[in-house]
Order: sequence, then structure tokens, then C-alpha cells
Amino acid sequence: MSVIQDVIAKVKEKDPEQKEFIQAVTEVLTTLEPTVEKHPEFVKAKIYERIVEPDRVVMFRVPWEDDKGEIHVNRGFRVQFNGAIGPYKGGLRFHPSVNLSIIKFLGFEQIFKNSLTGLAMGGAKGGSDFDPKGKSDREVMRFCYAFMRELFRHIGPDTDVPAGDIGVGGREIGYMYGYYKKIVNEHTGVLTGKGLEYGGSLIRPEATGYGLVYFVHEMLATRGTDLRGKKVAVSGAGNVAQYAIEKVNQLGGKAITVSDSSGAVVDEAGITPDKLAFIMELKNVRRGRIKEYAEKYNLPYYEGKSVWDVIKEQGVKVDIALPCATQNEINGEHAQALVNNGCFCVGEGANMPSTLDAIKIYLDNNVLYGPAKAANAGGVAVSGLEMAQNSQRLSWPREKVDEELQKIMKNIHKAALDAAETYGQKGNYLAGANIAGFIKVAKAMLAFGVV
Ligand code: NDP
Ligand code: 2IT
Repeated sequence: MSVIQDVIAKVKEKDPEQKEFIQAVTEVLTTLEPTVEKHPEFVKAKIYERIVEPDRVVMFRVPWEDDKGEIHVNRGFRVQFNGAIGPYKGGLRFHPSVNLSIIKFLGFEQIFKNSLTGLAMGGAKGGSDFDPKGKSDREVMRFCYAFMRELFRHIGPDTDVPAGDIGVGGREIGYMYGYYKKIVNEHTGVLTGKGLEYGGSLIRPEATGYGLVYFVHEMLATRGTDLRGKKVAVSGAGNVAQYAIEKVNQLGGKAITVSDSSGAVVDEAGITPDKLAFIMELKNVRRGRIKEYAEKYNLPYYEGKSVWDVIKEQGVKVDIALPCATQNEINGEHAQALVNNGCFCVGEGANMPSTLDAIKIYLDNNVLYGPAKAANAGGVAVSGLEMAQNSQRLSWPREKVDEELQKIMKNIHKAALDAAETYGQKGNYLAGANIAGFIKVAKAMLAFGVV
């Protein structure tokens, strides 16, 4: 058995119930096969064995009181996966599905994503099985305080800097930052995605969605085309989806789908800026359901379906797919339907939105496939720029941050293509991104000896 296959087998044996983590390890390690031959020093130092084991896992109880005074207990997590190239960095997810497997998969992916940005950031992820849906602002506030009451002792501006993810946006970061500041008595860049008034960076809210579309723009250029006139399927209606739609519009494309966890909408006329403003108000202010979008614009609404179900079942034609909701939203059948309906480019806004079967279909059909850790790295990249601004005690103008973001996405695209070619996988962004992200971290680990 190859070194790589042996490591994957051991991960499966050790934690057989962690299916998302096993999936992420399989996806990354399988593409690292070509590095084994070129780097016997990695094999000797057991880098492959070491990189799948987190530096540490913190799990804790989060008790909080609802508006009626009833006590609830949730579980909190922070997985500090790999700190070889910088302080731990990665988001916090509040969603009822959160468990150790999901946080480990996200933390593992974050190692390579953060490395690809070219900034000094290690990989981490955290969160809770708390469900913010239907909770009052005060309840969310009390939960965030209770979560930070334990998390504060594990983080710090040079140790570990969390940010947002599903269910954690500006509101939650505000409450967590306010509580951290209160108990530690320091005004410091311990979280990113902060409000502009207290150390946040311009363009951070936009960064993941914009960065995704910048990456897609780079991929399209390799085939001599661009976004103009392209029909784009976007899933989700949250932070990443919203700003992906905005940038698609700005670059001349037409976003024709949107969804949430209750259902999906197809809008063949395109989600124009005024309709996007409606979605933003609906989702960010009123915290309502996407069904209202279908009702307001008199469009068909597909209850209980994902965007990918609808494309498959209704035969909707699209050029580009941007999954921006959650992991494993596109399976093999969805991927085949996308290909059959003319889709030639997939850019992953969400983390691990495609199953291993779906990825195989993209690669077999010569789809331009931008994997999450490359395509959605713009969010954490601007988080890195927020950290830099906090250290300088300066705020950069919007244009400067956006320019840096564009540069970083271009660099990631090039690094992935170059690594793919060097390691005999020409044009394969998945292999290229994994290899390029891995090499830097592996070399740092090697330099430290056996720690
Ligand atoms: P939000 O919470 O802002 O939005 C998530 C969206 O996806 C919502 O529309 C939500 O529906 C939908 N969704 C979430 N879970 C499910 C599910 N299980 N089934 C169907 N729909 C679901 O999160 P973000 O936009 O920040 O995150 C979206 C994805 O992007 C995630 O995979 C995240 O890890 C990834 N990502 C986020 C980054 C960031 O900077 N925020 C950076 C890089 C990646 P509903 O409204 O019903 O909850
Ligand atoms: O998945 C991700 O990259 C994020 N949720 C953003 C992490 C960050 O630290 O900005």
C-alpha cells in the first residue's frame, strides 16, 4: 500500500464515524500522491501522518438562558488543526448539524486554503450545534457571550483568530468581540469580520463572494472567455451567495438561481441589483425565508429542493455553477445533470460542496473546476488583511483592499496551475491547489523537527 493510502486507511480506522473528515482527507491526500516521490524527506519525517492529526481539539459546554429563563446546553468546538505557518485562523459555524467531524473537515481544509493565500495563517475551525434560527437578538447575544466565556482562553491575536461562517455574521462577531474585550480588557484583533467602527476591514463582508468570482474570471480566461452573457446558478442566499451574485452582475453575467435550507427559486430574468437588495434585506435584516423572493417576483418556488435538484429535474440550462450553501450539496447525479445542461465551469463558494463522485464527473468532462480551498480563499485572505490593519492600527481604503484581494486570487489561480503542471497534473486545479497549499506547510513542519 502507498504511504498515502496507508494514512487514509488509518484515519478511517481511528475515527470511522467522522465521515466528512474522512472525505476531506481522502480528497486532499489522494491528490498528494505525486509529492511522495518528489519529497522523500516528507515521507521520512512522517509529514503525511502528522498533518491529519490536529494540533489540538477543544470541546466545551455552552449553557445559556432563553428569553423565558429556560436553560439550554449546546456544545462548543475549536479545532486548532495546524499552526506551522502562522497563528490559527478560521471561521466559527453555528448550525444544528455541527459536530466534531464537520469542524475537523473544515479545519483540515483551512490549512491548505490559508497557505494558498500567501499570508501567514495556520488552519483552524470552530463553532457550535446552536441554531440561531428563530432566536431573538437577545438570545443570540446570550449564547455568543456564553460561547466566548470559554473560547477566550484558547484564542488571541497571535494565537488563534476566529471569524464567521454559516450562522455567524456581523451580529454574532459583534457580541463575541464585545464580550472578549470586556473580560480580557484588551482591544485587539482577536476576531475578524468585525464592524468597521471597531477594527473591521472594508471589503471583508464582500470578500468571499467577490474572490470567488475573481477566481472564476481567471479560470474562464484560460479558455479565452469571461462572464459576459453567462448564465450562472448560485445556491444559498447568505453572505457568500449574496456577494457572488453582486460580482457576477458587475462582470456582465446573469445569476438565475438562489436558495436557502427550505427551498430554491429559478429566476430566468436574472437576479438584478434591485432584486439582490431585496434578498439582502430579507436575509440579513428580517432573517426571513427565500420563498418570499419567489412570491414577490411571481416565480416558481421549489419547496424542499436544492438548486441542483431543480436543475436536474427541470433541465435548467446554465454555463457556470457557484455552490455557496453547504457541504455535499452537489452529488454525482447533480454533477452529471449540470454537465448535460451545458455547465462548463464550477466555482466552489461553500466548503466541500461537491461529493467525491461529483468531482470525478467534473474532471472526466473537462469542466473548469475551482475547488473551495482555492476559489473561496478570498474571505480568509481579507481576514488576513484585517489582521494586518489591526496590527498597524490603520484602516485601508476600499480600493486598496479590493486590489489586494484581486491580486491574491490571481496568485492562487497561478499557484494552483503551476503546481498542477510541475507535478504532472496539468490543468487540474484540485491537485494543484492541494499540492501548492501542502508544500509550504510541509516544509515549515520539516524545519521544526519533531514537534
Ligand atoms: P450564511 O449563514 O450567511 O448562509 C448560508 C446559506 O446556505 C443560507 O442561505 C442557508 O440557508 C444555506 N444553508 C446552510 N446550511 C444549509 C443546509 N444544510 N442545506 C441547505 N442550505 C443550507 O453562511 P455563508 O454564506 O457565510 O457560508 C456559506 C458557505 O460558504 C459555507 O459552506 C461556508 O463554510 C463557506 N464559506 C464562507 C466564508 C465566509 O467568509 N463567510 C468563507 C469561505 C467559505 P438558511 O438561510 O435557510 O439558513
Ligand atoms: O471557510 C472560511 O474560509 C471562512 N469561513 C472564513 C475564515 C476566516 O477566518 O475569515
